Amino acid sequence: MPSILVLNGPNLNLLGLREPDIYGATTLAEVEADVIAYGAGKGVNVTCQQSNQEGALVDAIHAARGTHDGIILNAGAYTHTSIALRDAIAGTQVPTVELHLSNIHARESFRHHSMIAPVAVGMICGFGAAGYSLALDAIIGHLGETG
Ligand code: CA2
Repeated sequence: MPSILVLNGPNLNLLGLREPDIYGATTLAEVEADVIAYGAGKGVNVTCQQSNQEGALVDAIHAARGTHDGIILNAGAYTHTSIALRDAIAGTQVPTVELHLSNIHARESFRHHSMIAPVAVGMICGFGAAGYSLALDAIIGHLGETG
């Protein structure tokens, strides 16, 4: 059974608890339960992790090599700053779909640039919590194409 890591970065543990106008009212626990159930329906094992620490996210990407077939990564604000996350994805070569709840291109200009985008398979943004299942379909489709 294919295995996918859903990795959420800084402050995403606050989902559903603050700023629902931007990030929605669904909690991270609900998002994770939904994507795990969606994966189960597709015959895919989904593991979820969240950290507020950049190094812990790097470690999780390293650990995914040989453990998971792909990663769905919402790197939060590290998206816009982290060469370390970009290097981890490039270095491990684990296929990664970049995900954002909000449409980062419709927000402040500092959110328009992603360090992750050049090393990701692709990006899904702007669809709120539904983006996680869209991203799962995307990584499944990608893995089907690439074997
Ligand atoms: O839209 C996204 O998913 C983001 O990755 C979310 C990040 C933001 O820095 C990125 O530019 C876009 C922020 C995550 C903060 O999440 C919160 C959730 C609820 C309340 C407060 C913060």
